[in-house]
Amino acid sequence: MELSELGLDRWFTDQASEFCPPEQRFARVTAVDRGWYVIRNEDGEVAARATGKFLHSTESTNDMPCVGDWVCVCYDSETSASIHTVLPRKSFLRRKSVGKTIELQMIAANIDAAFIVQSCHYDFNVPRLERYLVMANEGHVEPLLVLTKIDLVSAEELAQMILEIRRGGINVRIIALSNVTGVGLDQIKEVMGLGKTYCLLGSSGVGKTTLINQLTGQDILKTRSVSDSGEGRHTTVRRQLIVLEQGAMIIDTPGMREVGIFTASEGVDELFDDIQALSFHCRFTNCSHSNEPGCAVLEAIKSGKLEQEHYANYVRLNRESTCNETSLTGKRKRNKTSGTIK
Ligand SMILES: Nc1nc2c(ncn2[C@@H]2O[C@H](COP(=O)(O)OP(=O)(O)OP(=O)(O)O)[C@@H](O)[C@H]2O)c(=O)[nH]1
Ligand SMILES: [Mg+2]
Ligand SMILES: [Zn+2]
Repeated sequence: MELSELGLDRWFTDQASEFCPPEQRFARVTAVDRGWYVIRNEDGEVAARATGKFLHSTESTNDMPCVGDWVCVCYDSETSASIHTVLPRKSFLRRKSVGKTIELQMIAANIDAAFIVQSCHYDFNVPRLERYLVMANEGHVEPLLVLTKIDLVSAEELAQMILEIRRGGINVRIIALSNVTGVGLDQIKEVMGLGKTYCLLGSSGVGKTTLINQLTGQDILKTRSVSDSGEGRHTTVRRQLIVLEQGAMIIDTPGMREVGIFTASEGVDELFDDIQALSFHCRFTNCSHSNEPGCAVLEAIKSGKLEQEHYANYVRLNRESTCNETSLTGKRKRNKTSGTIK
């Protein structure tokens, strides 16, 4: 196996010439487990630890290696290595971590596209979809929606869900999938390119791991049935990058209970570009689109051109991201790893 098949390209090797001495080698982080890492290079996977010097130089958890990262390492033996440097990230998925204090949590790095997975059965939720879209936009990751368990709903119900998404002004590509009948699996395989990395995102129990098992054709990862309400139980507990025989890579993640978005005003603007476009026609340039006269956004809602729910979610996400951004100022500092904030 070549490193390029694992996604290494010129962009990373150029970075490495600046950060890594020539005697070190490249590897990709494929799993993280409480201070231990699994890394992979052309020869296979080994366990790795970060060096003391590296740990000493990191200022936040975001600088720590995460799944998908390219790292510079020394191989201590055939079965272990030490990580000296994390190369800058080309793209990333991160969220506000659970809890009262605002902290960033890296989910995965160097992702070409995110499969946002929602189940048609008790999980479908447009505002939550919009949160994931903002997360992907912010990290420069192309999003794609996978609607699973279509075998459990009627064709009309599925059409209704898709209509609801489109009415909300969301143009993301949608793949309808059943892991039971196999419908949609070919479409997933078609979008996956050689040497590209994909990350599964979504609630627990929606079928993320089952999809990977379908792609590998083997039950290599553990899945578990969900309760009647469709609520999952967090079967997957760690993030893991899997190299598929077809030549693409996919990262399994544990289901997320909440999708806290973060300093993502850029991501919010991108998702709500229809509202952005309208706002140029507002009478006041600083229009907040809440009660001003001559507001083009409010007029569009009145005339039915813009969905009320879509607008409400825009306001909600904007408020949340501004608020998180403000709480971060003060402790925010960019470091040399692009895209990470502490
Ligand atoms: N009917 C039906 N069941 C499915 C489908 N996809 C997955 N399941 C079932 O849903 C249950 C949960 O699937 P998992 O793949 O473990 O879900 P997950 O998203 O990985 O969940 P976490 O690991 O907890 O995040 C399993 O019993 C699967 O067999 C589908 O398309 N249709
Ligand atoms: Mg799972
Ligand atoms: Zn306005």
